[in-house]
Amino acid sequence: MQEPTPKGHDLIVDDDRTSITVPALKQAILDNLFYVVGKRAEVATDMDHFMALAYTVRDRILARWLTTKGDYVKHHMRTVHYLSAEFLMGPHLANNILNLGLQEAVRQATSELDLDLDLLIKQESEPGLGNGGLGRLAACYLDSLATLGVPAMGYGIRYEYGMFHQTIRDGWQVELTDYWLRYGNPWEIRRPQADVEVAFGGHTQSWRDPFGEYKVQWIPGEVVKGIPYDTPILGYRSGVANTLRLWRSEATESFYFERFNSGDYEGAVGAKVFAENISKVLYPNDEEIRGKELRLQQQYFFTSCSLQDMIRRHQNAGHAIENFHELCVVQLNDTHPSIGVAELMRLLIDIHGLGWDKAWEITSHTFNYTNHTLLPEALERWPLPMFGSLLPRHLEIIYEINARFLSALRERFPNDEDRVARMSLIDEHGERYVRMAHLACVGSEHINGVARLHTELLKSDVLHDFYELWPEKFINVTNGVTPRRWLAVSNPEQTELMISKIGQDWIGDLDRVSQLERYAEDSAFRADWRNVQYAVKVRLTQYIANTTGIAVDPKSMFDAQVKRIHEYKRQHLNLLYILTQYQRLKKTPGLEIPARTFLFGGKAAPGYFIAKLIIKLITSVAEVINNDPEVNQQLKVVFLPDYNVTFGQLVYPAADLSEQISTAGKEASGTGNMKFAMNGALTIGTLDGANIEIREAVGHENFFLFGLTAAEVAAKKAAGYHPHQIYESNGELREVIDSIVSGQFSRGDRNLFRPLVDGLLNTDPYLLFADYQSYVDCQDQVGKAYSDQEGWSKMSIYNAARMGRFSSDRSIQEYCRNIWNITRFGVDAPQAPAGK
Ligand code: GPV
Repeated sequence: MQEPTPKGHDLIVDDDRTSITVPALKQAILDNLFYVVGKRAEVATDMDHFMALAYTVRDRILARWLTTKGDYVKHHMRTVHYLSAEFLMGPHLANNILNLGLQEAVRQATSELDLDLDLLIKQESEPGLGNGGLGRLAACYLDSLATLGVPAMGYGIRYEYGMFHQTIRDGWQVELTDYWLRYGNPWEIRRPQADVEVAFGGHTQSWRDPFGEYKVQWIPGEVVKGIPYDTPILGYRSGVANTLRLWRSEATESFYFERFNSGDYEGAVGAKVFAENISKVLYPNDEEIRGKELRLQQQYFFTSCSLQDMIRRHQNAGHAIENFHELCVVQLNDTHPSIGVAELMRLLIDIHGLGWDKAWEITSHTFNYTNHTLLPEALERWPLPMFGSLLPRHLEIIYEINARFLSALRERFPNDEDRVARMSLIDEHGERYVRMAHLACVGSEHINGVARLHTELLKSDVLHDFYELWPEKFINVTNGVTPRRWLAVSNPEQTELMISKIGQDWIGDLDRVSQLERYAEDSAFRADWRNVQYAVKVRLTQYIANTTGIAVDPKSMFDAQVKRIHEYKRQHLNLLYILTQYQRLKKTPGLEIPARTFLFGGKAAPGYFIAKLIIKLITSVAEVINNDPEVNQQLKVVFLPDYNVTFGQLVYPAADLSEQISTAGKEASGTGNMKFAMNGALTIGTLDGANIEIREAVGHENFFLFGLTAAEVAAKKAAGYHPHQIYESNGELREVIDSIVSGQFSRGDRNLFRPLVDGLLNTDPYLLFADYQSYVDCQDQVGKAYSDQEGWSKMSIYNAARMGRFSSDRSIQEYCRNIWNITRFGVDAPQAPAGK
């Protein structure tokens, strides 16, 4: 081992921890295996080797990380703080290797050590610290922020147990806990010296100080400690590494020992349990609030930790509290961290001694709010008594914000008490609630939706009153996804083919992928494109065989719907088409249709009965169809258990068809739709969320459109919707529904699927029946189009070539320009080494 040779302030030290030559990487892996993992090579497991490699990669990130941090401070750079209750990062190793430009060197080094790199990559358990799209968007945005060199930090919760693992037993979803930290986490660094305290409960006291100023003190009932765990987020070849700072809750020694020493052992243990519970587990409900107190504790915990941390770092860098909003900007990822508006007011007034007006000026210029849903049940509200007993001081502050807000509102709209009641931060219809979306709107400088249609519907509907009051606050930023993880890492076969034609600049600048367009008309390229697609499908086929035992044919069309199971996403509409085809094949054996494999993946919230029943119906239909020799050469149905980021990396590249079939006006954006299309899948979809913009980008002729528009959905509902009439008048639909009710898929049990079917026949709130015929016709068109392989390949290439706009780099540039007012990117960062 050679001695490290520090070179003054330059943190790049060319020693065995930073060198990227193959011999140095080999030596470093062995070194980390011995000194960090504590194993000899002869007895090391795959997991040990994964750890040794991960530390080797981390070592090569550290200089960039510390330099980046130092630069932001040194240059007083305005910094984005992305607050999110969820970060669905996915495994780090392969992505970090790509972003460092070390793919070839690491492959060489591991192979010279007789290690299988792909096997080591598979050892990493993914940090499943999110439910779905919202958490994954946060992860894509961190990737783009670092790639573009934007000074930024992610703040969230270090859940000890992430998203549950899903297994299927007897066709039903069963949840298993996700202890993702079991083997340790090589990427994070615990920073106990940067801990903060967070209070809960108790009461407030007020008095006048000697100058007659009104002062308030919060006497809490509990105090817990937040300990930050930092993970470097490396940009793609940008030389920048930003920080994801996740908070873990722990008991404070003083609170614990006070009770312990006074003989209150139960109280002492109780305090410890209270504290440690907060960051224990991720709530697995997607787009639904359940008003649970622990959830509010989690939200307040990480938001308070993060704001205190921001203030401390701001002041440590020598800045005055009065300038806070000039250097710090906060993005609220939905309303989950929106308590931050009241918390920043509290910190500025009670702790830092500012007056109300100055504190409000700072606060209202710090926050911005991204809304991610139009579903009314997903708009967070907290019962007032619970809120007041957990956060008594914040409730007072919210009352004061509300009083000032409502009086300004009355001035602007005199004699309009209906409007005042609608917009109040407190819902007073019956049981009283704090409306978190209203707090976010009032406290934010900008409010944005996540696709054009979604933002328009926010303005015209969900947040219409706020739009009338403050039209200038509203802005659209259509979502994007990172082409690094979702193309370069997950689809190396397609990536290599693309690089052979158009080079590799598109990985860091996806607009350049349009150079691929001209190859759509090149039949030799189309053949290569199909060969690559086939190879990727073979990969997934093997995985399906290993995990489910189902043999699927990689020559069949892979038709995929992977996303959370939700009625509005309409996995059951997909099923209605499958059953329609099944009935047709049973009636007309030998009917000419191209072979199709229907792939489903996704988790249901544990308490969402109908979603779980949809899973049961998928698996039940799969069992019947897959075992019916009359049809199973043409139809296969597979439910892939435990869908997650790692699994997504396998599915998106292999799909021929992407199902984006939500009821128009319900899916805020969708992001899986983008991942599929980038990988060359064609979309069958409604005019919902970002589908609309994807269709415009790829060309109407390269997209399979069906269904009612959002306006037609609203009109139909207003006019009185009668699904039963559609059932009566549509023969194929009736046969399909009857077959479900008959017990054909439930071993004769006529009641099993009754709740699902009755819901459709009686109310059908997501209009499956209204869209059924249009969907079936469109699917038949898809089948025809697939039979023309040359035509299909053309459409596929046009899709991949026209997705530049849906890179999260573009989204982040829009946030920087239109919301964050950030113009200076990545100063002085050390350049990443060249290489593939
Ligand atoms: I609110 N979304 C989510 O995954 N979980 C939530 O709790 C909420 C929203 C999703 C939306 O459903 C998607 O349409 C959207 O693409 C995604 O957030 C990211 O914006």
